[in-house]
Amino acid sequence: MKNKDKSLSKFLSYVLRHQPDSIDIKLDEQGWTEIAALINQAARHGKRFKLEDLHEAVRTSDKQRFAVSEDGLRIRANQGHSVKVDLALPVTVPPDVLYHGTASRFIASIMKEGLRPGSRHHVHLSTTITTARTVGARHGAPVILKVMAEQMQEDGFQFLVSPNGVWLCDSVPSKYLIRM
Ligand code: HQG
Repeated sequence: MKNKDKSLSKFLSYVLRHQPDSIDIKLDEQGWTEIAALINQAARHGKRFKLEDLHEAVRTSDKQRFAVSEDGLRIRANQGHSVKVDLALPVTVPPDVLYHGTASRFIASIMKEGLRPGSRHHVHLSTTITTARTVGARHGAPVILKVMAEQMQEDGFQFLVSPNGVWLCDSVPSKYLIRM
């Protein structure tokens, strides 16, 4: 991803997941907003970009963070919201094992309380150790936790999967976590 796209991607993440109010746009219940209004309101608040720039940022997002509606008129973030939205993702049977990357300083608390969503709607889990390590490294020296997802599902926990392949659940009690 080029620097220009990265900066736009960060801006889009900010307004589509966390602070639509910062540029006076509204998200609907499922997180969608009109692209034309987004571009106009962003410009009014000092962030100028063209429709092509937006499409390029969506296309090159390394984690496919955004979705454009089929008619091309609306955009939303695929996951990661702190504002209240219902993405209406289907409940899905997870793989046997998923992974969560975190920082070593959080481990004692996680092993006591389990994984909690914090400011996000869900706990985010990855299908690969590599991705989990990258996610964990954002916070410090990474530690990987193996999540016994199949066991959780059998015990009644529900899992959702976002269009960009991030697995989501409400919480993970520590008994389902194994430090790798
Ligand atoms: C930790 C990025 C103490 C948790 C990534 C994590 C991901 C606890 C941090 C997505 C805890 C929250 C999400 C407990 C959890 N005690 N610490 N009981 N339970 N934690 O950023 O999972 O680039 O909100 O381990 O790639 O790191 O935004 O969550 O370290 O997919 O698209 O609290 O964000 O994607 O941090 O990352 P975050 P995350 P984007």
